[in-house]
Amino acid sequence: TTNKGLALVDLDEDGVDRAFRADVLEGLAQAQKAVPARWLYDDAGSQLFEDITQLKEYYPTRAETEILTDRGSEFADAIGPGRAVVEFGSGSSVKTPLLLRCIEPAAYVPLDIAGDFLRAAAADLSAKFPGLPVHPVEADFVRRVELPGEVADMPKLGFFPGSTIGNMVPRTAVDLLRTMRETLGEGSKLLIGMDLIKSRKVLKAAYDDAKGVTAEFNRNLARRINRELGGTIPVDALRHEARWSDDLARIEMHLVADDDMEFEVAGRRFALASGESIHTENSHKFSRRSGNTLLLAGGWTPVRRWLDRKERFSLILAEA
Ligand code: AVI
Repeated sequence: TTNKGLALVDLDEDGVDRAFRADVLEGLAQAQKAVPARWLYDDAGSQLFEDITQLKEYYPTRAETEILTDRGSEFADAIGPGRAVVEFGSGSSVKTPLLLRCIEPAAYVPLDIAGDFLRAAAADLSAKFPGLPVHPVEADFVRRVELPGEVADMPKLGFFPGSTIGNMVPRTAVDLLRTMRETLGEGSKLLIGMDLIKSRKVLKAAYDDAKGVTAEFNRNLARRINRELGGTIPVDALRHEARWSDDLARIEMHLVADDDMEFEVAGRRFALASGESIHTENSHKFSRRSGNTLLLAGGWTPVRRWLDRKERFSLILAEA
């Protein structure tokens, strides 16, 4: 995904993304250095994430696809026809057609901040579903989005697959769920993917694969900082680590320094002592209860839940 040059990105006179620089400089100044996970997804990072979804260790994409493939008639019964499907972060998803083909939607509204990506996804969908009105909206869905007038009177179904909600800390996740409710309105439904708590071994392998694709995805963030913010981070001296926090029920990605190091970013000096890290991502995992509680805190009442055969991943239907 790229969103460079679009109105939603604020570049300075040198073409530097101001929000990226501010997040990185603030995050590197903390005692536990951290960079928000959204910055993992430049062009190279988005491609690496696509590669991750194909790995044998990375089960979430396959498990969620299995649910959408196998349980179509149950989705049709629970959701009903005639809804405008609003997808939050449309991506290049193969999952959307699986949902649309079973529920007889009235319209499809993909929301994404990356305009070029969004239009390609919309065109692709239109070709697959001739006759289905498609209304792409270029927007950052962390804020309330004004939906197109054409779908104003239709009942809505929000679709947020992939367990992307798990990449947010609970406070941010609740804010997003509330914002989604405002965007979709009273009487709406939401179909949301949530990855489940499981054995540490399976989780750690999913985030530290044998081929090292996830390690490269993680290190790509440091490469991006060097390239876009004039950084001198010795990327190859940083080790990828996927840590399971049992207290917080999340996998954390870190870039760990095995030796003391000093580097510059945007003209400022930083240091990592041996063993210290930059925290680059959280991927929260849910139980039935913790998923339900999160939804309720965000203003959504869970009404149904589907799991894959191996019970690794859940899709939850909730009502506003
Ligand atoms: C996009 N998101 C749901 C992925 C996840 O599983 O948390 C991102 C990812 N990070 C490492 N591998 C995949």
